[in-house]
Amino acid sequence: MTQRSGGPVVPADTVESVPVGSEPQQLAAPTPQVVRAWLLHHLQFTVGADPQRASTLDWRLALSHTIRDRALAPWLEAQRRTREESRKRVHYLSMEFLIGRLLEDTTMNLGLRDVVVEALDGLGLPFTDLADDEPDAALGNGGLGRLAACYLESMSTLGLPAYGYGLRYEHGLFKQGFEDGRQIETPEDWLVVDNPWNFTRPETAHPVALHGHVEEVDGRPVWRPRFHVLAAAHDTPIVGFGGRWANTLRLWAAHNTAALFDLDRFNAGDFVAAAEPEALARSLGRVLYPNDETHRGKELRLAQEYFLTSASVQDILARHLDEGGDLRSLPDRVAIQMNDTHPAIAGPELIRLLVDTHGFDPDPAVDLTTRVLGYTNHTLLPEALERWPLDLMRKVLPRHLQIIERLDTRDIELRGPRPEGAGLIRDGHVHMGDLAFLSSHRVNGVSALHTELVTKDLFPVLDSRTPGRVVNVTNGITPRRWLALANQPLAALVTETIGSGWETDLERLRGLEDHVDDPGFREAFGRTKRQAKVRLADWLQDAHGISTPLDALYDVQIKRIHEYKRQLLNILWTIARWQRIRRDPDAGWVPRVKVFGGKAAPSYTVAKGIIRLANDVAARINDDPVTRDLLQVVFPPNYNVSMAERLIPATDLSEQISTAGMEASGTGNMKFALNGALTIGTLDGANVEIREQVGADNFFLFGLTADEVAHHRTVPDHGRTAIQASQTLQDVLQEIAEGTFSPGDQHRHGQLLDLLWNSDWFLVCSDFEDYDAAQTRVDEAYGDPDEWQRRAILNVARMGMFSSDRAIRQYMDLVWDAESAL
Ligand code: 26Q
Repeated sequence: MTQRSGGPVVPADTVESVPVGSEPQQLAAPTPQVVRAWLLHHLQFTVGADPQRASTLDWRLALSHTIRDRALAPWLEAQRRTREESRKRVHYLSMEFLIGRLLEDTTMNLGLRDVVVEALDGLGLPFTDLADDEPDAALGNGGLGRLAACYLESMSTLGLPAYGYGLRYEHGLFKQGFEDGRQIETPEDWLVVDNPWNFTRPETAHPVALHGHVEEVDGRPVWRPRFHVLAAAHDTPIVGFGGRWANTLRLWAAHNTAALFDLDRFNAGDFVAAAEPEALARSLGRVLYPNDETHRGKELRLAQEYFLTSASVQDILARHLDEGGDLRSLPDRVAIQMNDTHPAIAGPELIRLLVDTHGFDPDPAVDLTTRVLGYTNHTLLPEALERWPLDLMRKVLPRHLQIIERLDTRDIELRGPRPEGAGLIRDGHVHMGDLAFLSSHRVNGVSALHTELVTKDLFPVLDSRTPGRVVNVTNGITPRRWLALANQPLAALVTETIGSGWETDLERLRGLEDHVDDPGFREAFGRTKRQAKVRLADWLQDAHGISTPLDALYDVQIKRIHEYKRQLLNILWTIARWQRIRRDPDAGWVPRVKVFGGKAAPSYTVAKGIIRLANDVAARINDDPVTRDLLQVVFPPNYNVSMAERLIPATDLSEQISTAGMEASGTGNMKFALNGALTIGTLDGANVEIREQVGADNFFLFGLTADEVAHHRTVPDHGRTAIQASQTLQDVLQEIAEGTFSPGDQHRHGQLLDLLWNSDWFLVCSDFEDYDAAQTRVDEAYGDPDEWQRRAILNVARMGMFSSDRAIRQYMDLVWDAESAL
């Protein structure tokens, strides 16, 4: 429960004279011999393994420690400079960080990749074998979590002092397997094997209070919690490209404390209730909730969200005070960003600490809080919007509920009466989006279209009462992981063609446009795509026993399985394609490999039905000797960040086909285009801006617009009408209904058929014909390799604005008012 504080153990001037983290000569680029010496040292003295008998795991851990050592100099130096120069820090609060692997990324960012490859070569160890041995840190569901990871990396690359704050889940996102085509979930256990990137900070822990009641003492409210759970810090260094700066990802683990046992209840004979605090503490850090885009109002989730938020806000205040800051100057030194509403209790928590612990009056506390906080919205889906029943709030966080009520009335005092049905608290619930909005000085959406819809449809009242608060920051992706690391052949060609520097200045890719008419360059570009396909095909063979052709169009849809993302549209079209090839096998079809990847939330029945249909269709089609060489469907299980790194470089066609108005941004769409895939997509999320950038000719557009979607949903029987107007679609649905893909179980996919015929909220049927037409244009374009290559190159060349560095700079200007230290 102690804060790390007190004077340094050695006099400050002694500390100052030590070059941070390493000997000076080690800061210069090491030779392969030196790297080998470090590696052998760690293998023996850290891992405890005999070099003669060491396993891949042993070597991987030894290498990770070797690399981690190199991260310490920039890491400690960054912290020291931030303190000494009293710089403003950004604190990114997120329930999810989908980091993936760290070994290769950190090695590359430290500029050590070549020397490490050479050092390992001398030992007969391929670097990729060690890199591939690392489990993904899968502490997230999808886009929101991966965005947080890209942003951390960019903040380090830009030299922006920052902390990522999250939870150290024992089990990340479940592992997906398939049995008879059905999704099977098993627990993920990344922490079973030692995590070499982790620094445990036992001296940095904060008590997080829960439950209890509020008393009035001397006219001031006092929260008497029923128990406390201890949040203990675990730190990971996140090194920026170039190795000049590193920030911290701080993950909280929930610890038991002796005080967790409720002795009063035990003595009163209520043994089960007495153990409840302990049970809650044990569950808090256990598992990531696997629902994306669905809020379920579970007490444990609320407790997790508060645990993350309270520990982080306490940590931030403690650091500010430890550095001699006055809390009134908090906004000069501290920005806190809420990644969606999951940490939205940060507003009330900061107010509570300022008022109850530090003696502030409520109004200045609220003022300070809003100046510190920013809120990013990632969704418009009604079922994803968090709202907590008042009873639950009162039970778990009674003091916070008082503060929320006060915020609500203060809004009326400040800004006048609100229209009927507005307010933080309505229909018996606290609405966390409204709370996050009111507690922040900036609110942002994640693409131009999304921000417009956030303003118009989600927060029209709040927006009109606080003009200028809503801004747009279109998402971005880190070009280091998503090009330099994931696609080394293409990265090398880019560097060869326009020089290095694009890694941190992605707009330089524009320079590729000058080479688009050079046949030699186009050919070289085509070779990199083929190399990526070879690499993917090898992996599919080795890891999954699937063999795929190389001379085919790789058509890929990877993302969470959700009705609005419309994997179903893609599957239905795949069936139509199969039927057409069977009718006329010699019609000169462009061979296609259709790849699906993604997980369904375990309780999302329809999404699971879609997975089963995809697998059933794959089984039937891949087994057909007539079509086998022209159409193949591949659905490797357990899609994750590492799989994305293999699939994206090999992709020709990127499927971004959500119902318009429903995908906030998408970030996979950016990764594909950056790797030279063309997009088939709707005018949704960041697709709109991608199309603007790459040019309409280099993007396969189809489908209803967001406005048309809204209107079309009011047309009675739109699904049925669309089916009746499309012979192609009727044939597809007929084939499913006859049981072709579910022999012996004809009605297996009845629920999906029923949805399409009778409701079709996601407008799969209404967009089918236009999607089909766009796919025909894809075939035509692919039939002219030169032209395809040209368009693919233009996609790469025009993706500059989608760097996460650009996004972070916009946050620095528009939201955080923070500067780089470099
Ligand atoms: C909420 C309550 C309880 C349990 C879980 C959740 C929950 C968890 C995760 C709700 C939503 C999420 C994740 C949402 C998400 O990933 N959204 C995506 O964010 C990306 C980054 O901005 C966008 O690119 C995607 O468009 C958006 O879908």
